[in-house]
Amino acid sequence: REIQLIEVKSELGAGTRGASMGVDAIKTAALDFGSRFFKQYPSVEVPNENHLLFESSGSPYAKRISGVLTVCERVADEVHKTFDLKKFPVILAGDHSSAIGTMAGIHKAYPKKRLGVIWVDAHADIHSPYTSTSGNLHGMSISASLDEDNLTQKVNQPDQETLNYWFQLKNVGAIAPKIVSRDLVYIGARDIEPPELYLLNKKKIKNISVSSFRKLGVERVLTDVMSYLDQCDMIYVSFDVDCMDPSISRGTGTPVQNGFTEREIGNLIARLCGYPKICCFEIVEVNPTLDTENLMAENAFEILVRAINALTND
Ligand code: DIR
Ligand code: MN
Ligand code: MN
Ligand code: MN
Repeated sequence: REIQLIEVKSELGAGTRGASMGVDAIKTAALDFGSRFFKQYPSVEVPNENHLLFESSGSPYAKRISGVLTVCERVADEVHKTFDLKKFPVILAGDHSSAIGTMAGIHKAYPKKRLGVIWVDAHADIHSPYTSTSGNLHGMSISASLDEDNLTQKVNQPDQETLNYWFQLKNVGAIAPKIVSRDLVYIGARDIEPPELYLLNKKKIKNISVSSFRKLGVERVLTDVMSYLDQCDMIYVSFDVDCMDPSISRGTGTPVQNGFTEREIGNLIARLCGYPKICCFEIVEVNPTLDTENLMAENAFEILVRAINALTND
């Protein structure tokens, strides 16, 4: 497969500053390793809207949603274009809200195909403006792509302007919903807030915990996940680096205890990228401002190289 790297240096959806520097931190890691990777795989960059960070934060239940919407539309266009050029999109992004644009872009390119999602993350990212306590959109990427607002516990009362933006965000790429909950698998989700857990239970969404991952081993996890998603035509893998344990690195905005090792994630992702149904891979939430010695970016870079090697059969 021919790879197209897409950079999204946006952090509008995060609550902690610095994730927009994650992409450059990964490039710095490559240079420190003496790697020619970024020369071999030239990237395209989606323009960010980070200047909006200096303005008011907008709705308390969906902070900077207008900027996130703009970025997601651009990501969707770039991902769509990549598929039209018959290339495989590998996205390096800041905060996880850009994944809404990724899913939209896949649908723009393949509107009739059924999309499966493997969400490797410490979080479920299934909040909405109705439930979020932080108001940060990186915690809402999944619910923006589903159609479960009617089921959700409405804790907040967002104003009409916020809901209009939320509706537009759900409609990026002009297809909504982008996924159904049956076609979603979490790996490593362990910091899940009550309204999120309510939806997970209600829709019986599959989550492979860190402990069951270890009990089963990577091969059985793969067989299990791929047979669970057998009905899907294409599968997208989104890797939030906070799925890894904080002992590996603190270089991410919302670290959560009891996570994966770099080796476990590297093995999982390298093996996943060997499956023909995998159509897109993404790494998000590296934040070098919270790190020491750029460790998280180094880990992310090593995992990225393993993914690309698997995708290109090197
Ligand atoms: C938290 C953080 N659940 C929120 N979410 C993150 O703000 O809604 N997801 N960091 O990856
Ligand atoms: Mn996430
Ligand atoms: Mn097209
Ligand atoms: Mn996360």
